[in-house]
Amino acid sequence: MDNRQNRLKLAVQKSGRLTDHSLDILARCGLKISRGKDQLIAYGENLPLDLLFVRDDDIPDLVQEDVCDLGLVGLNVLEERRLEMLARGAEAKFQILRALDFGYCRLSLAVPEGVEWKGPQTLQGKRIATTYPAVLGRYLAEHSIDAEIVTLSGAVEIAPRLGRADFICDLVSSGSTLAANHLREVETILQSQVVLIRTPVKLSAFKEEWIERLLLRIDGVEQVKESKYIMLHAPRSALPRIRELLPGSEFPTIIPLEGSPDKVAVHAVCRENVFWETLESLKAAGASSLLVLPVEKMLS
Ligand code: PRT
Ligand code: ZN
Repeated sequence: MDNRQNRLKLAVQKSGRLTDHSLDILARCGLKISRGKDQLIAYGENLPLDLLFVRDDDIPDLVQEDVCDLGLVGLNVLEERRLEMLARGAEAKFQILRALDFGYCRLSLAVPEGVEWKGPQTLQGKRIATTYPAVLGRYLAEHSIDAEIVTLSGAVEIAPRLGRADFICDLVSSGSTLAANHLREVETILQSQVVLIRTPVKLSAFKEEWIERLLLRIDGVEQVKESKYIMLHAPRSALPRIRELLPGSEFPTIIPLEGSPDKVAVHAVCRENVFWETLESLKAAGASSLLVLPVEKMLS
């Protein structure tokens, strides 16, 4: 069953901001890979899943053209590709399966320091440098703005200083690149994070089943990130207050304590981080012997 045709192929960024996180989440889903440096493909040793290392910009097409079954890529790249195809009368075929908790950034408009921003109409008749002409083009069309899009392949932030553009539209995460280049972020036109996409093609039952299993594992990995297992002792009378205080836990387990009929042990999975303040409030409500443990895996 486990021959090459029956192995899922997942495209990940070869080397860049998304690479470590992508490999990390797959490792936490149980994937062990053998990968030599600069290799294009890494074979999964214990799952029927192989990785193809490519430039992030190539991932949408590799997946929609069914060269790869799955891909991990930023929404920014995906949306640019989708709109680019739409402008040529074609419909993008990749399907988004999950949004993942990494690669957060935003595509924003920025103006040189000292330039006044009076809303989108400030862009009228101006030149805007970007690597995302399709997403920017949609924004301009939505606001009925006629402006010139200067498409660059990188170093967008220096375009105003070089006199190539009046404004820029670029990815931002911390904002320090903008600040270092004396630019001010004025409006976000797209929020982005990494998504898992799949081919539009119906795959073999074996592959489809493995996609489902991978999704369950990804959901588990995402759930446990903030989750904690909390154990404490408490008088029965304090239980209503303690349940209120346990962050994001639905059904705590209540266990009688041998030899002390008025006291119980409470065990709960909290789907939010448990802070010192919460522990102090629980203690003030009558809890004792408090213990907080990390959760490694979870399957609902
Ligand atoms: O070679 P390849 O084409 O694969 O890589 P790449 O150079 O196109 O992409 P890469 O590795 O830089 O980014 C990959 C993806 O990471 C992007 O497509 C986004 O989905 C996501 N991402 C998250 C970011 C950022 N955060 C980000 N900050 N991509 C780029 N940036 C840039 C930003 O434009 C700025 O110039 O990083 C710089 C630092 O940002 P600040 O705001 O923190 O200063
Ligand atoms: Zn790229």
